[in-house]
Amino acid sequence: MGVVNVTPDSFSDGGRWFDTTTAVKHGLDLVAQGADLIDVGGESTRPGATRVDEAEELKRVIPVVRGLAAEGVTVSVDTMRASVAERSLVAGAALVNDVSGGLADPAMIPVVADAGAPFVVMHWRGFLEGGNVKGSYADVVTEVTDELHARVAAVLEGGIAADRVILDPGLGFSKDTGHDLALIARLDRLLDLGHPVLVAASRKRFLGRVLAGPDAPPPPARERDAATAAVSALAAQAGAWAVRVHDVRATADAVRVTRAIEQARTAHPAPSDSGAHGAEGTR
Ligand code: PMM
Repeated sequence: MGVVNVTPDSFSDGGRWFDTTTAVKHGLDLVAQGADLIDVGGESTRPGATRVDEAEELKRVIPVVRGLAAEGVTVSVDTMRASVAERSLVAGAALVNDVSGGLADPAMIPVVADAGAPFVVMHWRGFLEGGNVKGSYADVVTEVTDELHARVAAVLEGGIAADRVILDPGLGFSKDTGHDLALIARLDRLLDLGHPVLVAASRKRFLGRVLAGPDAPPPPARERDAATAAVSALAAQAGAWAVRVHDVRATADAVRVTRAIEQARTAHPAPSDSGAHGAEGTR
């Protein structure tokens, strides 16, 4: 999943794709680099960002969704507003990506249910005015898994079909570096909920922290693409459905190599994986 942020202020690429023609061209470039779908967003979700109003979000997003869909691109719309989701679906979006998992706008779940669209439910503990708040956990993996499990129940109750629900751990949203790393390390726990999982680590703060160590200033967002590709490979190996990234080329390569290695693993099972060898090994 390639990211097209049609915003002046997203933390890693704000302002770069802030007009329709440039944004559509960027989406097409990401498809050429190997993206299977493009996530179009018109509102920055970075901590402390002020919300854009509905009219402005529609003005940013709809022409880009329409332009990319007209080119045959599978488009997801990254929005917390039901009205933006609804208009985007009409304009050709195939999927709704809501970082609030339907919590920010009570009309979101009915809109997605009516459209029969796939819905990305991200783990979210509320708006982040004033910084990265509400990020205290005794056991982050269990709590995020349980809270997402509860959101799944709510969206199913709201009429979205179970096979349309995609889950996302919400890296960096009310989470610190240790929380983000734990969620990636134990992606299996989220996968055990039985839904496809989307991982959106791209250029995020925790990567900067890992690269810099505890005392040095983190490298800027655009210097975190190699680290992002490493997470993409690990997420693919763990069984993620998709990874949401800004630099598609590196991730597409990382995922391709991961797949090839997985195939080689199947072709060369460990002695303990096969009955005949296993029996021999015990003799
Ligand atoms: N993160 C951002 C925006 N949208 N959507 C999902 N599903 N998951 C995320 O973690 C997520 C998202 C913020 O990152 P950006 O400013 O680079 O787009």
